[in-house]
Amino acid sequence: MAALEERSGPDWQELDKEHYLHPFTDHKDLHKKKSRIITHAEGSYIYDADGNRILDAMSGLWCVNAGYGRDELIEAAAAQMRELPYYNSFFQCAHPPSIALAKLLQEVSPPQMNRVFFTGSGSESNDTIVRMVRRYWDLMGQPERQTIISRHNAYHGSTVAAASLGGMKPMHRQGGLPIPGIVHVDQPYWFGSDHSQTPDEFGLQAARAIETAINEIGADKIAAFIGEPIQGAGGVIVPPDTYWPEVQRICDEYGVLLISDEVITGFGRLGEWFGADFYGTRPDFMPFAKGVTSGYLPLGGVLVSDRVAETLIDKGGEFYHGYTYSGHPAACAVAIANINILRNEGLVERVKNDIGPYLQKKWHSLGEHPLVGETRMVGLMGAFEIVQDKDSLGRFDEDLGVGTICRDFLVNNGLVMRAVGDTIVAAPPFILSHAEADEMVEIAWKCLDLTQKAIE
Ligand code: PXG
Repeated sequence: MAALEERSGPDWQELDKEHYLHPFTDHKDLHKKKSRIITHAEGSYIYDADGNRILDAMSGLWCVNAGYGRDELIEAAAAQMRELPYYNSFFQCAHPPSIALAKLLQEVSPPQMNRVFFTGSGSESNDTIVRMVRRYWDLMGQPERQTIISRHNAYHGSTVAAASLGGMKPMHRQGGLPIPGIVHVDQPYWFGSDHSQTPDEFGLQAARAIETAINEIGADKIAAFIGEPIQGAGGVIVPPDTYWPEVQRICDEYGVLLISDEVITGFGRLGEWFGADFYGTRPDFMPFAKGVTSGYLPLGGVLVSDRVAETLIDKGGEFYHGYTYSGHPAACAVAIANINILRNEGLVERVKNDIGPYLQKKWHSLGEHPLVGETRMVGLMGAFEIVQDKDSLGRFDEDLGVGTICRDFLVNNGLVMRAVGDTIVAAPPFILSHAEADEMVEIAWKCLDLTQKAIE
C-alpha cells in the first residue's frame, strides 16, 4: 500500500493534466475541471486524494466483484511472480498456472466449453473471435461465411475489430469503422421503444431482426451472431424473456455460431456463472475478462465450444494469432485464486439468493420517485431510467444532460454509479453488505431529489 505522504504528496491533478491521455475522455473538458484521484480502496469503498470515502457501486468498471483488499489475490500474484513472473505460451510451451486455469474454467463453464484461448482483455478476446470464427468457416469449407451480425448500441471493446462489432455510432465515426463484414440490427431495448408492443412481443421482434438480416444477406454468408446477454455499457438493457430463446432458435436453424459476450456477465454477475447459464443459451464462443480476476490483474480469454475447437485442432494448420500476454502466469494465478474465492465463499449463490434479491427489492423502490420511469436489475446488474413524464415515459431534452447532473450528485454524495444518457446504471461488488445496499439506495433517492431541484 502506498505511504500516506505519497497519496497526497505531489500535485497529482496537475501532473495528470500535463502528461496523461485518459481513455474515453474529452480532455479539453477534463482540463477545465480536474481528475478525481483515487488513492486506495477497501471492501466496497474507494477513497480519493481529498479524503472522500465513496461506495463503489460500479465495482471499478464492472470488474472488482470480490471487492477491494483481498489478500488471497495479492498473495497469489506475488507468489507466482517470485516463481515465474512471465513466460509465453508460443513455441509449444505452457506453464502450470495457465493450464490449471484452463481446467478450472472448464469446470465452471457450460458443458460444451472445454477449451480456452487466453488474451489480455475483453477487446482482444473479441478481436480473437472475429479471426477464429472466420478461420473456422474456412476450415469447414464454407469461406463465404464471413459476416458477423451484432446489434446497435452493443459494446464489445475498443480495438478495431471489437469496436466494429460494437454498435456505438460515435465510435464508428472515429477511424472509419466498422470494418467490412459486420452488420448491426436492433437491440432488445423495450423501454427505448414506442411501447406499442408488450415486452414479449417486442423481444420476439428484436430477435427476428437477426433472421431478417440472415435472409437478406444469405445464410451461406453469415458466420456468427454476437450479443451481450444483458448489454452493459449501452445502459444495462435487460432483454424481454422471449428474446434469447428466439435468438438461439434462429442460430440453430441457420447454422450460425452464437457468441455470448460474457465480459461483464461472466463469473457470477447475474447470479449464475455466465449469462448463457442465466438465459439458457448454448454459445460457441464466450469472450470473458474483467471479473475473471476481479480486475486485480488484466486477463481475458475466449471459451471455445467443442465443435469449433475440435475443428481447429483436427483439421490442423497454424492459427496465426496470439498475444505476448496470452496466459500471463501472474494474471492466471490471480484468476485461479479469484475463482476459488467465488466458489469457497459461495459468492455466485450469494448474488442469486441473498444480496441480489435484497438489493433488487430496494432498487425497485426507486421507481416511486417522480423522476424514475423504470427500474430493472438482474443479479447485481441494474439500471433506472430518468424521465420527464412518468405517465408517458417521456425523456428530458438530451442537451440538459440530466443523467450527468444526477451522476455528479451521486459521486459528490459518496456513491459511484454510471450515467448512460439519462439511464443510471449500477453493478456493485458481490460482497456488498445489506447495510451498504441500504446506503446505496438512500443516496440514490437523495440525489434524485437534488437532481429534481436542480432542473426546476
Ligand atoms: N465486451 C463487453 C461486454 C464489455 O463490457 C469489453 C468487451 C471490452 O473489454 P476491455 O477489457 O477491452 O475493456 C467490454 C468492456 C463503461 C465501460 O463505460 C464498459 C467497458 C469498458 C470500458 C467502459 O461502461 N466494458
